[in-house]
Amino acid sequence: KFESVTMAPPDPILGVSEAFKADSSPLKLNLGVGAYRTEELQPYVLDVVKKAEKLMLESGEFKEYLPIEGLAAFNKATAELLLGADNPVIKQGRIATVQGLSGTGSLRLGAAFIQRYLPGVKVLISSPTWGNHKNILNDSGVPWSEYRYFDPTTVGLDFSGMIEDIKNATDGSIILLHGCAHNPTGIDPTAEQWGTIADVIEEKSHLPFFDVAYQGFASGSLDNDASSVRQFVARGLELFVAQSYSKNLGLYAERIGAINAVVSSSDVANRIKSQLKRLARPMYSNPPVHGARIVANVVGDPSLFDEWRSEMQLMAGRIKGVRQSLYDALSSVDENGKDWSFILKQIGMFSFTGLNKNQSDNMTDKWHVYMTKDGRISLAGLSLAKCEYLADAIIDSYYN
Ligand code: PLP
Ligand code: TYF
Repeated sequence: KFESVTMAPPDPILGVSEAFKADSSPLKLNLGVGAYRTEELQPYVLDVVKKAEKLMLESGEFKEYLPIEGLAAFNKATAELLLGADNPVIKQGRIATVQGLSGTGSLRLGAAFIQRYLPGVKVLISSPTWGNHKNILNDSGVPWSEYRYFDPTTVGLDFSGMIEDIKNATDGSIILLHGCAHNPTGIDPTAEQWGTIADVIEEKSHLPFFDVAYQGFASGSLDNDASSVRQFVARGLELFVAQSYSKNLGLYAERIGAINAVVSSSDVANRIKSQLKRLARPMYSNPPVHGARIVANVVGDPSLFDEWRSEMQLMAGRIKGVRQSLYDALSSVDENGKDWSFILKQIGMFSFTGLNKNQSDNMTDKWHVYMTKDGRISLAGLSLAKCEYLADAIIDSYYN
């Protein structure tokens, strides 16, 4: 019966961790998957999460099914974190929020909604983007094409290409945008450029769909990292937003996130929410409770909330520190005097090094540095102590 089933290719990101595990060299460094590590390169559970879990255990909370839309206290907290608690959209009830299975599951629910209610409408994604965006859209039966984003000559944003492609898309297309800390490039539009992007989207009656996977984790500030979304909302645009708590609360395996639709009226919001629930029901019935409670409890308690903010700053700060230190090491090792300052301009957990596939292969084969073949490295997997080694590896791979 199953002889015709072929072997699926490994995930280009998660597959890197498999290869890393199989390497016995003591020099090995895993800069593949985007997962935060301490300076000792150990996984990190936030203290604030441990505290919230302890309180949850002590209060003996139930394990009954959640409603299809998730935990009410979580949905309220997540919308407020995204838009700001005093955002008029919240008071007006113009937001539909449904708890999702982290960022990925929330994007998947959004894509299922698009497939059903905006059939045939194309989603434009950045070139490049997080690889799973294509998988999600393909499996949801949603057509997509790319808009220009990365300019290899400047290792920066191809802003005019981006604007041109969004302008040239059929009116009413969906534009997938990374809210902050673009994955994989680490290159974000400036506030002014976001304004121009919003202008074009409005002119063309496109629907912006934000993927917010790094709120608070990129800059250390929840408000800063949501400013792109808030700017669009303040202009009165309707939009979708997928959120994830994998990075900012370190809840990778809890699968906690949300899909939000900001729309023209509370009536439309209610109807959209009912349809999102209808889509979720035959997929997984209702979402898991543990991560939702952690988020709700952390946000709901002022002292835990403060502590979360300082732990986010600590994580974001450590990444900024290794970013600076990698730049310093590259600048001092490089005898050709290449300008590596693009690394300092990138934000978030990744750096797009500009290394091509052969050079990336050299990083792994010769130097035991595991990274994706597009030249992306996760700075969250790097320590200050390993910056010089990494700089040697990059210089060797780049010039040979
Ligand atoms: N979207 C982007 C751009 C990401 O980088 C990630 C990974 O962190 C996600 C979504 C979703 O990840 P998760 O499903 O773990 O929330
Ligand atoms: O890009 C990354 O490394 C993170 C983590 O299927 C990730 O976003 C990678 C692959 C995947 C899910 C999450």
